[in-house]
Amino acid sequence: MSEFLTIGEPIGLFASQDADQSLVEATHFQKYLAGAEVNVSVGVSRLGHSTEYVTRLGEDPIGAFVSQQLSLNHIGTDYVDTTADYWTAMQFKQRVTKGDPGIFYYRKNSAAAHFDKASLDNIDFDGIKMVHLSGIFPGISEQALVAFKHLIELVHQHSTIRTTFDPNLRPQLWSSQAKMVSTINALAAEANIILPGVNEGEILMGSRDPEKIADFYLGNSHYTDTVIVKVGSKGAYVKVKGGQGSMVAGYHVDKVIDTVGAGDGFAVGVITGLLEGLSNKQAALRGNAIGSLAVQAPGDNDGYPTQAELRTYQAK
Ligand code: KDG
Repeated sequence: MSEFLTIGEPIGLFASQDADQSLVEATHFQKYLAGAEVNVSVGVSRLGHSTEYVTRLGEDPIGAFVSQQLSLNHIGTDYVDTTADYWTAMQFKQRVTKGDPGIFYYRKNSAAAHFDKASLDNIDFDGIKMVHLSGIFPGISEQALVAFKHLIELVHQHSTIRTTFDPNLRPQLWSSQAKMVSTINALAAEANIILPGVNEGEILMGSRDPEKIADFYLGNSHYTDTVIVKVGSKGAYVKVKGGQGSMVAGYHVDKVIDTVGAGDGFAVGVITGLLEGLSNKQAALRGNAIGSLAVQAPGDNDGYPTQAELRTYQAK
């Protein structure tokens, strides 16, 4: 019985060690576990919460590596199955000294893209308090989208479970921007807590103004009662239905190593904060702290803290 569950596509990440070189030129790579939702599982588990991760792996070396990493990170694998017919996804990431790194994915037609919706019917939801949903998994294939919607239906049958939704826009996964926007907004409306970024707001509803973004989602659905908008290094804007919105300050970072994984770290902070009974604003502050730790490490999730590390960092 776990407190937390998410569904996603895990990825074997090869992160370049050669600063400011293209992926064509780079020769040194370090292997990591990546994938937005598995990043969140790693962070939630590292903070001491029991987690279940739902996916399908290929029977290949990257699938075996993902399995090994899930177990090293104490992530429940009761709902991970495997297939010999498709590969586990991989990606290569640049190392840059400024801005966001270039990324190249090998994920089309992956094992996770062939996830079997029927396997969701085996999930025991007893004890699960929060389910994290992200806009990546429903974008990887039509089959994954169908499964994702089925998971939402199942979760809705358990009124005590709270859901978080991170739009995680990945335009390369979608056939058109219009399809991405309409699908992501429809899925977001099924969640209790939405975690968009300001850049995503601009694409999803035409504004970078955190209040407008929050009002759009709060007015769009009877499920959504909380919107926490990520405003980059400035922090986050928190608004609940019927309440006043306010900003929660970000953390200053002297040296950014890699920005990827910061948004997932933010979700880790919000989810674990709420699991531990913090207010939305305290949870968002924890999200800012973990997001800022994430950008100081080269992999997606290797900067995420333990409870002791988080306490020390937030006490500074
Ligand atoms: O949020 C981090 C993700 O971008 C990375 O881990 C890979 O899931 C991934 C994706 O689709 O970009």
